[in-house]
Amino acid sequence: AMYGVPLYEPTFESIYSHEAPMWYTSAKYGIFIHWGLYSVPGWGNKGDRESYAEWYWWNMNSGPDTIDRTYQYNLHTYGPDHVYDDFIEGFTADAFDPKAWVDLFADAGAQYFVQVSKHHDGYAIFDLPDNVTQRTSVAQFPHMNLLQMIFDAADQYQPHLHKERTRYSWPGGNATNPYTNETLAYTGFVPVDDYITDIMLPQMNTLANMGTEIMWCDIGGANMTAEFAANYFNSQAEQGRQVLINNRCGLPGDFDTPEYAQYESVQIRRWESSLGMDPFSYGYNRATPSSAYLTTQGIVTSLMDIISKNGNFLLDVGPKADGTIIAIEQDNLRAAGQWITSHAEAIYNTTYWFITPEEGPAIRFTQNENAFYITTLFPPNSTLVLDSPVPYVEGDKVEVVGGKMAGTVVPSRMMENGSLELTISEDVR
Ligand code: FUL
Repeated sequence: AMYGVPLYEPTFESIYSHEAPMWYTSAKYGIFIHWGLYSVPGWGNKGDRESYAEWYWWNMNSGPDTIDRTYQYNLHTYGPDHVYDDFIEGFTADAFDPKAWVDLFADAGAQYFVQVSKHHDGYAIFDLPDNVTQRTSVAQFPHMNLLQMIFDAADQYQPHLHKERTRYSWPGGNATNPYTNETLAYTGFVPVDDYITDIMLPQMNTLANMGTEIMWCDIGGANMTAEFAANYFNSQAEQGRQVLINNRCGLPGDFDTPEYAQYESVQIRRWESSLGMDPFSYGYNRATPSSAYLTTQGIVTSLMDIISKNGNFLLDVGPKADGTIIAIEQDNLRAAGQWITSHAEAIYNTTYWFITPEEGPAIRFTQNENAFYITTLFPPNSTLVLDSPVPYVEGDKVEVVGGKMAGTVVPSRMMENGSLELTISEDVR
């Protein structure tokens, strides 16, 4: 039964008027999780640097002459008869603890998560009708509806976490053994007449019905119809959920999705920057030394930089095939989470200040209706001078946010040239 007037019409004009809801713009920080069949080999390298390990399927099949070394790696590690789907039985999830995952995300200070539900290799980690595909973690290893388990754990243990879920592309009907050129059917592949109606829409509708709050599309999403989007927005609203779509669904969407990239200055259009804790990969990559992972300081400075420019930060972890999240990722997420939660008021529910500061010591601004926040990304000198105009009126009180010195008043004055000078004593720094 309908208890209200649906807001969106199945026209592009109507869909284009949709924008990111307040929960999303307030949340600021989410955890992205690339976990799938690609986590089994978990390897990507271009020689001079690591590469996206979640592309293993593509890279191992692209022949010996490519810059990516996965073809050679696969040959030497697993032998000439080995094809991608031979990894299926290694997807064990035997140490998978969904409660531990969502507790970690909460400790990290994240307000939502984005679990990749199907990547380019086509192997879905949720349940689908047999006539759509049996290339899933339910029909095959590890015989679990992993996505549902993560959602259930979030609902039960960390209900404040919003659930952004993803849907990815499908590779087609056949694979080739890269060493013999023999054509092989993908395990569990069901031939269909029409990719959009027979595979993509049933998959997207399944994700919508599971309570997806963001349809985070990627390649293959070029065909989202106005009808699907209107129905998604309206039907979820009827269940009390205000949902959104990214810009990779074949529509402009509600936010942009730069990868491993941050903007120089404030962007008025909503954006979400994603970044692996691994310097070059979203999926688990055993070629990466632990010293290369994003540090606690790196997490915090990225977050403050991005949110000060009107973005959200989507920080990615790449669990191993058994479901464990490696120690360096856990440790750095938790340590950053301590800083983030103790500075919560300068982060969540804030908005941007439209001048990007040019000060030498890196400074970022956020604000809400009660306060204007100045974050220094590095320990400041004893005198901090802000040349960028900020909404400061002579006599305003500048206080330390968070930590042991929270509430300490920092002496401040407007200088004759209009710069704001703050005196930062040793104990506050
Ligand atoms: C890209 C994908 O190709 C990458 O593997 C990763 O999932 C990234 C977030 O989106 O388009």
